[in-house]
Amino acid sequence: MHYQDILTQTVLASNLAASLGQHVVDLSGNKWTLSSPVLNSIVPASLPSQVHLDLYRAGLISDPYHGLNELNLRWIAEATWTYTSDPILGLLGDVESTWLVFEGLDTFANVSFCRNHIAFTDNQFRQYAFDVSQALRECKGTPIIRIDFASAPKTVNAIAADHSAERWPVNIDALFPNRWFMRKEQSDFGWDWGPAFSPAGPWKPARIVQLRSGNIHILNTKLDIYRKGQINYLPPDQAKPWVVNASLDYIGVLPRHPRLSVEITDTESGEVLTRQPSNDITVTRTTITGAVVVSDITPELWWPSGLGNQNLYNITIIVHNGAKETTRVTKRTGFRTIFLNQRNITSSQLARGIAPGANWHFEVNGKEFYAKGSNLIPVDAFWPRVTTEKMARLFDAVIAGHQNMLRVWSSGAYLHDFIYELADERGILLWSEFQFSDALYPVNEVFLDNVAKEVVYNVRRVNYHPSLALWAGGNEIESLILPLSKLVDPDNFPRYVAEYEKLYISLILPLVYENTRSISYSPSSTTEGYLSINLSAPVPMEERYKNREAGHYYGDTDYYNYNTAVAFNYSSYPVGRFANEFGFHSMPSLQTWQQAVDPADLHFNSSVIIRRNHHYLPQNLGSWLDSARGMGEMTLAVENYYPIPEKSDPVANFTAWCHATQLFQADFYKSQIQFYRRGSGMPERQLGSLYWQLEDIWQAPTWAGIEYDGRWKLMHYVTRDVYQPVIVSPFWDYATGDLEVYVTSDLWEPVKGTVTLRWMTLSGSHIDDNAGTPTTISFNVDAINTTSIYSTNIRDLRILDAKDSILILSASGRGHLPNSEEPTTFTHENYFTPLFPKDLTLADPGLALSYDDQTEVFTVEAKLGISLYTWLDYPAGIVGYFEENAFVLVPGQRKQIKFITQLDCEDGEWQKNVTVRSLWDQKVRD
Ligand code: BMA
Repeated sequence: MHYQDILTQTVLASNLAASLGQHVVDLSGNKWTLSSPVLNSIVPASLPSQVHLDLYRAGLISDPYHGLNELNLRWIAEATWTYTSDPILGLLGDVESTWLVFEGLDTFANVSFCRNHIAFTDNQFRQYAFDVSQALRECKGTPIIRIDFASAPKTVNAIAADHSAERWPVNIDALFPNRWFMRKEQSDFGWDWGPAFSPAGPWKPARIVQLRSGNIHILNTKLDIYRKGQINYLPPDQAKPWVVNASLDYIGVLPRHPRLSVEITDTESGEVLTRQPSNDITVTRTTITGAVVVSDITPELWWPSGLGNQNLYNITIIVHNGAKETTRVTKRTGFRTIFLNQRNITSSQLARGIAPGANWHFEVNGKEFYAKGSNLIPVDAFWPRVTTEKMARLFDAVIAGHQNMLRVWSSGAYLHDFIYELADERGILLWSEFQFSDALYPVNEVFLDNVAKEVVYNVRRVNYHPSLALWAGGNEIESLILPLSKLVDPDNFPRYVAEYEKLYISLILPLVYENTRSISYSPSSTTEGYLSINLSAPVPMEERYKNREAGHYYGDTDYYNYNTAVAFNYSSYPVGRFANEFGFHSMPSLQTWQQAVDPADLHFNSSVIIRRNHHYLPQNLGSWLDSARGMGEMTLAVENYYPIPEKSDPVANFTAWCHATQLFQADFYKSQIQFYRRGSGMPERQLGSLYWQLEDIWQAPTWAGIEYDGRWKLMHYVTRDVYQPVIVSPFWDYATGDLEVYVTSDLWEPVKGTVTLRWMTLSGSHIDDNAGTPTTISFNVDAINTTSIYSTNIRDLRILDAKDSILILSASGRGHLPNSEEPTTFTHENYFTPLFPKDLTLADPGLALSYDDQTEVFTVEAKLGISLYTWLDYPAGIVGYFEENAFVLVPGQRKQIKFITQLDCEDGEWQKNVTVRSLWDQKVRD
């Protein structure tokens, strides 16, 4: 289903149908046209939509994602565009008021109704409700809505050119400049992983609401569920009862003495579990708020994936006038507390060996846990074409990847409710951010007022979702932009800090706290935490900014290093309490490139491919020098560590090169994730790893683990493997030869088991006396911890030929998944070679692949030798993933693997085109 259908249905179900005395005309659908001075025709259009989508549907432009259309379609972003509705039928005359409600306009828009100018809008992230009663009364003929969208790039350039506009020393421009002057998705101007289309249009649903006397229409619903007495920045007391605070934003006129009650029902049976009136009600001209303490039932808790069940309840908020029900709104929600603990390390933590400083980790329902996940960027440059199915596939891949948290990176858009709902169902925590990134922003009154409305609307809208984990002010402002500003312009640095604090602390923090008690707030991602909180101070949170004490840890880390010579040197990785960003870019697969690029351009360094690589962001749109630098980094990474593909067939060579960049990316992420997870048992007590980035916005070289249409890169399979609860990992210091093996677990109880260690040659024979290594070692790992089970130096081992040796590590242990009574057996396989892959004496492993269409199982065998990076590849037209991929296969081992189909456009006829290859094939010339 298309997202606008879902939204319309949700709106209808939860708001409209339930409220009597209101007449609603949905403006969604195709009764619109699009025109522009740059077009000589009028084009059929729809709502919700954006200009590029309507032009594409009308056949006036080719696929915006094709080839270099990002450059060719720049004229669209520079033009003005008008959406005009067909005459609107079915409006009533005998009403008290008529409203035009837009869930979202992107961005600089003049709205008129019946030829009357109604409003100018300048914020993509706000909901707008305009009273058009007068305009309707004066309307001659059937009403028409007209929305004129200005060019966002031109508008911000005009703002920037004004003499009063502020200038900052290090703001990072995208492909169109001056993005910080607009409240529009910042990555619409391009980002280092995405295109610059600067779309415009009515990107979310809209409706006309007509109200009779004494009726209201609900615009937005805030539901806040917290433990009695809970305060955003303190750990909630789990022994306290739940409070449900409900607040409705409305238009119309409330009854003189309204009452409000709250009903909790079972989502499946519909049984009413409790219904309670709110004793205290606060009413303003736009909101009605009440709260109840849930004392007569004990709801089952909602847990993130892997930590328990995702128990959900329906909560209905009912507004009454005396005994008569006026309005009801239902939201599906869950009972949980989620807290970002940034409090000082306690003496008992110190006694446990935790380094001094402050905590920086999440606690769900009072329990600390290891956050495993990645960063979510906008899933498409054009939100109106993002479907529920696409999001469901993506989130299913997140769950399959053993992830429990995504950081919804700032500078995309606040996610739609249907996306949070999918996360609520699956147990994916969404660390959510306000849309500010890598820049300082204006702090004049008009700008701040606009931001305040955006913040209040979105905090209230999203708060009912149990998946909501955190609000953060923006991206890399505290860790990157402020320090750089100091370096470049030390004289004005106090002004930059003051501006930063004014926006993210003095303005946004109180707005968050006033509208939710259940969610923590951090002014920026990444930070060194705070020193103190004083809500009556003008700057209520005093940030630490800098960690000045060696051996102390306070915050989270953000790490990118494009010098791949040190990629596997652990001492180059940051040590902190939580890793919220780290990564490296790679090429997507051939199948994905073929969606967007003509066959003639399928070369590693073709001009089309280089120009689609936005790392590094070109100084001018269309220039390629900066992009070429990013291509060079991928090339060097391959050359440093892997066999260099040299195939005579150009497409085969291109495919192998794309694959090679993915080998490096996967190994680099694996190395860091193992390091960060091991940190859970080190003094830093590291409790989170969110890599950059989950998925792609288009077909291009990026940091993503999942390509634009849902195909997994190697990295997503590999991170899936090392995000399993119990893992065994070798840590090799290649400079000294030291090798240590750790078992790491994020279970909430100890886990016991054994690791077998097998040294083999690459042809698969056992090395004599296991090279002096014990074959079996038992382990016992405490809750969320790590244990070193073996350490040696490679030089002390009896390995005859390092080029022809591999250590296979297999762990097996028994323990309990959190909140589970039944014990589970956890297994994990890993491997280690005493040289990097390019230096190994690879031999043909003799891979054989077969498929049984009865059981739908693929069987892979290595008949001649050990197969490294065994890679099953499936053809275009299918989306899904193999149960296992990118693995090591030992001769004699038969892997039976199923494919989980998420989307099949080939009617099941594709299995015969599945292929298998390994590192050996990378090296082979043909
Ligand atoms: C960080 C992120 C993004 C960026 C990514 C890759 O800076 O916060 O802004 O896309 O790294 O460069």
